[in-house]
Amino acid sequence: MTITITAFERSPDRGRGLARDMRVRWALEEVDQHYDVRLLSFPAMKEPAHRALHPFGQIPTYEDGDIALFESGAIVLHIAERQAGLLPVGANARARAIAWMFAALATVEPPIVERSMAVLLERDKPWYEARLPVLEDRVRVRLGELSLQLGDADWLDHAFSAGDLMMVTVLRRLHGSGILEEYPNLSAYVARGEARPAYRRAFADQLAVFTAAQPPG
Ligand code: GTB
Repeated sequence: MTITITAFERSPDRGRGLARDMRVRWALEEVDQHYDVRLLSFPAMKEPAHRALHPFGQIPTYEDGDIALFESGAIVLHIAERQAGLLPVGANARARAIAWMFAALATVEPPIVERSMAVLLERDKPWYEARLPVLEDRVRVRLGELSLQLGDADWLDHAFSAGDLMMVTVLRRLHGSGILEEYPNLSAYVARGEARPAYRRAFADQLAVFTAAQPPG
């Protein structure tokens, strides 16, 4: 049975790999698992056929035989639990890697997304200039803590895991903000993730979707 995931037909990130199918693609590449991609327009995501897979009408989803999943964290965890390469074998180290996945999604991602949404949607609002530094300082609190935790290690808990995969994809959303560069060990950490062959394959595949959707000329 072939795994099928969903992704944007035309990603608003213009091929920068910031949409959440990127973490699923990366996980599948890390475990060397072939997959198909069903591309969806924004209206198609809200159709009953897609809502049957995703109650919130979003991407990514994951289908494999009799299982269908939504939520990128649940999908990456499912992939990591089924195939070797993304979670340590030892029970305690495995639990810690999963804790890092949750930390990425529940503790580090929210302030980063809040900042991105403000930049995207609130630029013309009278409160924007005052609000942005507040949001950016909230991001800095988390990055400062994460930077201390990482120290000079390559990965968050010894070997690369799904926790690092998730954290790197979350931190990538800061590209272009200048904030990540304030934490050289986190910048280097993201670059290490992006240098992994599996990441590069996943990135190239999602970029090819964006490129193919561009009108000629
Ligand atoms: N918690 C869910 C998960 O982790 O899977 C969140 C899923 C989600 O937000 N999906 C977004 C979506 O389907 C795409 S990734 N949005 C369409 C909708 O809600 O109607 C979010 C995203 C979108 C665009 C950029 N970008 O342009 O940089 C980055 C991230």
